[in-house]
Parts: sequence; C-alpha cells; structure tokens
Amino acid sequence: MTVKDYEEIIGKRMKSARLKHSKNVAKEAVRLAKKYGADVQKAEIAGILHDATKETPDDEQLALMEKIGLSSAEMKNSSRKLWHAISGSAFVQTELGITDEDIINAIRYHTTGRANMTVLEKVIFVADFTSADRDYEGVDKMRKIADKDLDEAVLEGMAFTIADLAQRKVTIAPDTFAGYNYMAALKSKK
Ligand code: DGI
Ligand code: FE
Ligand code: FE
Repeated sequence: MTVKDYEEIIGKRMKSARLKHSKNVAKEAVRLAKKYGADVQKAEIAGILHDATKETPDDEQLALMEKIGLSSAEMKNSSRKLWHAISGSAFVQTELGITDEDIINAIRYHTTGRANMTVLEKVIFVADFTSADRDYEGVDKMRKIADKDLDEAVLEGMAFTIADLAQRKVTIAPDTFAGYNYMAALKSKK
C-alpha cells in the first residue's frame, strides 16, 4: 500500500482537520528523517498513520488493543489520552498488515515517548510537536531546537508535556517519565 492509500483509509476515520494534521506530521517527519538519518519512507508512513485511531470509539479501540494482547481491564487503568497511540499501533498491524517494528513502535510511543528511542521514534515524536498546524506558546522555540538537535528537541517536548500534565495535576505515564529521565541523563553526559 502507498501513503496515498493510507491517507484514504484514515481519512474515513477522522475529521478533515485531523487528516490535515496527519499529513503535516508526515511531511515534517520526512524533513526530519532526511536531516537526522532515519528511513524517509518509514517516517512518511508512521507520520500519516500516527493518529489513525484518535477519533475511533473507545470500544473499538479496546477491541484493537485486545487483538495485540492487551487486556481491556489493564487499559482502563491508563489515561484515555494514551489509548490512541496504543490502539493506533494495533490498527496498523491488524488492519493494514504493517509488520515493521520501528514503524509500529514510532506510533505506539508517539504520545509518551520512552527510554532508548530509535531515530524514527524520535522523528515522529518531534514532528508531532513541530508540524505546520501546531500553534502553541513556545512552538517557535521548539522548531528552532528541532532544526539543531533532535535529542534536545525530544527532551524539550518531554519536559513541556510533563510540566503541562503536572500543572493540570493529571497522571503521568511511566514511559513519559522514563523517556524524560533517559534524555536528561544523556544530555548531562554530553
Ligand atoms: O494526538 P495529538 O493531539 O496530535 O498529540 P499527542 O498524541 O501527543 O497527544 C497529546 C495529549 O496527550 C495531550 O493532551 C497530553 C497527553 N499526554 C501525553 N503524555 C501523557 C498525556 N496524558 C497523560 N495523562 N499522561 C501522559 O503521560
Ligand atoms: Fe497523537
Ligand atoms: Fe498527532
């Protein structure tokens, strides 16, 4: 299947604004992949598909996650915001037949990040913060950092997310902390 095919499939599952975001993330992921040496084709695919199930009903997302061996009971304990990354990684495997581990993990960890990410995982994580449609306080700084240092951009994104979640006093996923600690330790060693 081509990126156009994927675009058509996910376009039926989401509103036009989210499809536009997905296309922007794919485009930004391609740019970052070229810059930082990730597989460009995989970056485009992971980018277009990263939010594939963001507008999918909860019961369908739970069914997708069960298909890859995660129990609904377990998932109900994790934040609803994190479901789409996991169910999206299940969707691309079970419905689209994608078997590439790096693409699957780039989607799986695009919201939280994690420790020891691959270059492709980092590219998707950062592209979601710097895509053309993003317009938050600090996006210009984030784009500047993304143009200079991919690891620094990952750390900046993780710090931004953790600060925002702590400010709102909502739960923070273990992978989010693990990712932050990993990148912060790496920076202090540099
Ligand atoms: O799907 P997008 O909107 O493009 O972006 P995303 O997948 O990065 O989702 C961002 C949302 O996820 C934002 O509301 C913050 C939330 N989030 C990220 N990490 C965590 C989290 N929410 C909780 N509760 N815990 C986390 O660790
Ligand atoms: Fe997302
Ligand atoms: Fe996104």
